[in-house]
Amino acid sequence: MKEKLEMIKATVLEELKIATIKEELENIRVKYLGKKGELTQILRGMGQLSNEERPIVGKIANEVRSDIESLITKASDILKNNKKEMELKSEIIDISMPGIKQTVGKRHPLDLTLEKVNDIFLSMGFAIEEGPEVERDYYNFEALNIPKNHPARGEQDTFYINDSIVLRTQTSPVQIRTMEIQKPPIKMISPGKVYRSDAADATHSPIFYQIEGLVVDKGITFSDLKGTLAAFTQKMFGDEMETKFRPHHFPFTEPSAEMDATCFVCKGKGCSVCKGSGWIELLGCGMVHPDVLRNCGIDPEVYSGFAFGFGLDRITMLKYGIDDIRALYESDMRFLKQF
Ligand code: 2U9
Repeated sequence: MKEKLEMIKATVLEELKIATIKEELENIRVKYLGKKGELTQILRGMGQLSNEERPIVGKIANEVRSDIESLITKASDILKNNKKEMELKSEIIDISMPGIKQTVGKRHPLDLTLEKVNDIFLSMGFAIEEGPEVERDYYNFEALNIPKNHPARGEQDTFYINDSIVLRTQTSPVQIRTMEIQKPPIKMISPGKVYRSDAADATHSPIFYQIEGLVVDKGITFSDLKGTLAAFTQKMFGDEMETKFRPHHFPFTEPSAEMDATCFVCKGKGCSVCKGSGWIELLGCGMVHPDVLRNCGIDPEVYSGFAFGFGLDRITMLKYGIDDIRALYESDMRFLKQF
């Protein structure tokens, strides 16, 4: 019996040596010390031993049992340590490895121009207003005196969501919304994205940026319009810039005009950018049509106003000598890095 117990202890030792996971240790414990385990069976059979043998074998069996228990505990500790070591090894960071270089972005040229335009108008006391890009037909056309049969309302020019909702084709609806809720004096600009159903080419993009401005108060005249826009042009492009106005037509202003400025490339001498004229067309403008004021609950007999609008893309392209509008929307870092 004594030999058998020693044999069990030796076998357990061998089995523990090759155990690599804690489940295997548990199996060994059950195999020898569990309810039906080999050692348990021996301890149960002690009753059949003689009175002399029983205390001797009992002592050895208990020693073997506690030896096996402490061997399993020791093996379990070793496994735990090995696991921890492996985990630590897998987490080692090689600080000598070269890092992943973070590419630093650049301000977009449209954003640079927008910031400058905003700063100039803010310095002249204008507020910046915003509005929805998905807009009601009423705010985009009807309230602006653009009649039902006007070509701008055709599907060739406008993206329709449904019969009465469009992607705004201009930021003018922001002015209508502002006039509906604010009493004059109103002095605001509305920069933002607009949409036209145009195929993209060097000078057209279905998405582009506009900035429009509106001033409404008692006694506002065309002189205020000219002075404000001349001041803006000089702050934007240089003190030496001159401006001139040509009559034009817009449904929402009367009278209406287009404003040209001295070509800032050749300073008026004539070059390829201004096609030899010395002038560059910068923006459209005019006195707010009395019907438009009336649509917003403002009495045109008491108040008058001027408005203007220009394409931020066009100004940016002129300023930086960019000859294809698509470059502004392609996110190509080789292009964007130049600004
Ligand atoms: C209200 C009343 C009048 C805004 C104006 C223009 C002239 C104009 C275009 C130039 C090129 C936009 O980027 S573009 O396509 N705009 O010529 N915009 S007057 O007039 C308004 C706006 C709102 C209530």
